Amino acid sequence: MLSTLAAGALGLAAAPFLRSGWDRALGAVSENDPTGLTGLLPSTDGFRYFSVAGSVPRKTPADYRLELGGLVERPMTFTLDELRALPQTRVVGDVECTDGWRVPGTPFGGVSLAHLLDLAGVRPEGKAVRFTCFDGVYTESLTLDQARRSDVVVALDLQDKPLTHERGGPVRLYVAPMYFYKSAKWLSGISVTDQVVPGYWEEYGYDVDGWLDQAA
Ligand SMILES: Nc1nc2c(c(=O)[nH]1)N[C@H]1C(S)=C(S)[C@@H](COP(=O)(O)O)O[C@H]1N2
Ligand SMILES: [Mo]
Repeated sequence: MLSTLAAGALGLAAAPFLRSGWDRALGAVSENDPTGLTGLLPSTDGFRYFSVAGSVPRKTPADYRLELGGLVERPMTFTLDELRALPQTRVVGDVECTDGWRVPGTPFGGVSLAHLLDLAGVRPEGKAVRFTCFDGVYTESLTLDQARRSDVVVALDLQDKPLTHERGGPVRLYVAPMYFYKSAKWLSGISVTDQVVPGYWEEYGYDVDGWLDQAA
């Protein structure tokens, strides 16, 4: 209902410049909406905005950093340029979360998480990976085996364009074979741990092994 009214009123289909204005407006409203209700409004890329944090600082290419540490031989810090300079991979998967919303066949581009882990060198005690975010709240986790899958990417691009702030940019995780809650937005830390530390939603009962398809 909301979406029909809003899209109709603004004539979105005919006016691409209005679309980006709409996306910006939506992002601004979403950031001040702790209820997550703006997630019900339409965005032009098919996504809905989710954030458990009321407001999230913006990171520019100049001030963004990704820390990679914990049980590794060589703790590392990456700038956005350094991440772009590493071998890039493109993973196309269905985006789907637990409430049923879906964006099928979505390309994410960036650096394979396995490659980053290899650069830092996982120590033998390392069994899992914990992700932290510069919203200061959200966390996620994967086992080391899951983290090493080729369809798990530290994403810089969505639909072949740099990730926007609303979509979790400049860097988010994309775990293609799992529910989208695994794909931490505003990624700022990757830490190798000796066991799985359940993430934000997992503390509320979401499955740590959030496979989309139980056969995966
Ligand atoms: N930092 C952070 N990452 C997050 C979330 C969040 O609230 N904060 N929500 C998760 C959930 S439940 C979903 S469905 C997706 C939503 O991503 P989107 O806002 O780009 O659609 O991000 C996931 N990653
Ligand atoms: Mo979600």
